Amino acid sequence: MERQWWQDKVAYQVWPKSFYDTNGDGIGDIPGIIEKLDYLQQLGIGILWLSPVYKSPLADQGYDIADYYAIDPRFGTMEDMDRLLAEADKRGIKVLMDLVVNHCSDEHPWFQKAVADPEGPYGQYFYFRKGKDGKPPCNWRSYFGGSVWSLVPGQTDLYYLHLFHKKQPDLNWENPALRQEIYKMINWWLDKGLAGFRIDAIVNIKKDLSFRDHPVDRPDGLADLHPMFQRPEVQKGLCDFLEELKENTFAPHNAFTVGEVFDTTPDKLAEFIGEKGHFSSMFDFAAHCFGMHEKGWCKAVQPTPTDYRDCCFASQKNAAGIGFLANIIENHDEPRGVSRYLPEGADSDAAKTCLATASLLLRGIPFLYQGQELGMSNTVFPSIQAVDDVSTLGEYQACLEEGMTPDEALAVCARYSRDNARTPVQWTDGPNAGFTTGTPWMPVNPNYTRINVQDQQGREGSVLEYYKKLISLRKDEKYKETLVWGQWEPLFEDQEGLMAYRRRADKDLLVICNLSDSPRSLALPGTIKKVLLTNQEGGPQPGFDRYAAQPWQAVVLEMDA
Ligand code: TEU
Ligand code: CA
Repeated sequence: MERQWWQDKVAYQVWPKSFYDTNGDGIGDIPGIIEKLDYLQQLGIGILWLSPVYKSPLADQGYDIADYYAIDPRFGTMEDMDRLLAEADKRGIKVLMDLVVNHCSDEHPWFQKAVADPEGPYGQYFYFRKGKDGKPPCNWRSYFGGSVWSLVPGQTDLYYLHLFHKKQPDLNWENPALRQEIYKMINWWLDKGLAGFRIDAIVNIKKDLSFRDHPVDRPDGLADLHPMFQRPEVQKGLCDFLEELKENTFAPHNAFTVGEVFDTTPDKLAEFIGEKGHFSSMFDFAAHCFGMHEKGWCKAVQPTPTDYRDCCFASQKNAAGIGFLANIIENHDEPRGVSRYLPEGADSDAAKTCLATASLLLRGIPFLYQGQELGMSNTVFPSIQAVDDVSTLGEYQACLEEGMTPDEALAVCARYSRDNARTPVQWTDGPNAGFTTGTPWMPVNPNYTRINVQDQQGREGSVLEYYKKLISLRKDEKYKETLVWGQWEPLFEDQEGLMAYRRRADKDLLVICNLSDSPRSLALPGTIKKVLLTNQEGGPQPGFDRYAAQPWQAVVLEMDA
């Protein structure tokens, strides 16, 4: 496989609204990101992904775009964006923006023109359909709950399609004029100096145009929309759209693209991220999908560390010889990884750094999410009124419909809510965790007095300092051939709670992470030459071929050739 400029980098996702506020309005902004570039550089970050900062009513926190060519004033100006690109470049950091083109905002001029004249050209930018017997055209449930159809304002029997929120009308990719508008916009940004994009919800752009009903599967009388993605004509159509997109935009710019791809099968991996794939990379969501249930969060099952390992390993096996996955433990749509994958109560710094090691040295490109490097964990929800996120509100409703009490429903939502990832980054132990001098748009996690950058920066043994070591090991000239491009092989798969693997190229390295609270005595495949990294005192010794792994211990070992 040909080597690419992005493969030896570590990426970091900024969710701007909660990153750092510079003007005291309680909302993180682009100048705030610029101020923290040195912090990111010291962490070892080579790629920065910004969640949307485009002009938006923020109904879905920026994933509802009203102008693709403008920065929302709450985040800053286009000059700020240009300055961010220039300042990042000075520090060797490439910038990705979020590409949200399955849908736009109902406040986008395209939609407003379509509403004003449904028969006109902009009506063709969306999916406008007549109702069926006084009801919406089909019974699909949107991702955030409720029907995927809403009445076009001012109409009594004409609906528009929205797979997400009703303020996010789906764009009609069948229309070549719409596709050209999208390509023009992407090229405009790439010409400005973006290195590429994270591509939002992209598998949704191809619809089953028959809009047929699916079997009703919940008390709301609606049906899961997913079966449409399995239809061969939908899969073929998606592939055609993605190829045309790539040829007209990313390929000529040699841009890096990472797709948000759910609902695909292992046999499709080469088509998505192989040498000639639609994207450079795609996120590995195997662990995030684990235990999810068709009824929603109310029936979801929590993964154990062993489940987490098995999911990651299955993905590693699939991707071997095909391409680079983007490995994550969390993002802005997920609860905090340390709260999700570590057993209840086991959120010591050792456990957090153990999980970090297990994830970051897998084959693929690691994507960190803001605050992950501090060990930030889930927040507390005093009531459902304290919830901001639209998807959580839909899931709460589904919990009640399944018969849960309000308290039970709140407990479930607290576990999975996207708001867990969206509390402000904890910079200091001062007021509002140093995120803002004003009132933060969302309350800070009360644990900020304990978990914050100020405390961890420069403190030997902190989660942050460990992340720095881990990232610099992956980038170390001596080991990068092996850790970036080397083979990956699982080890000790029969042992519960142990996530261990071997990376091999010019060096032979073992990564052993004991994600459990009991010690393990391990017979190693060879003799230890050098201990490259450990998250705890006391551990393996050079010259030995056995190692007693302590609870929550992570080690990286170089073995004798
Ligand atoms: O998320 C999409 C998403 O998480 C899923 O709904 C996915 O498309 C689906 O499971 C496919 O089966 C992205 C963003 O990350 C999220 O923040 C936005 O709310 C959403 O798209 C809408 O733009
Ligand atoms: Ca601000």
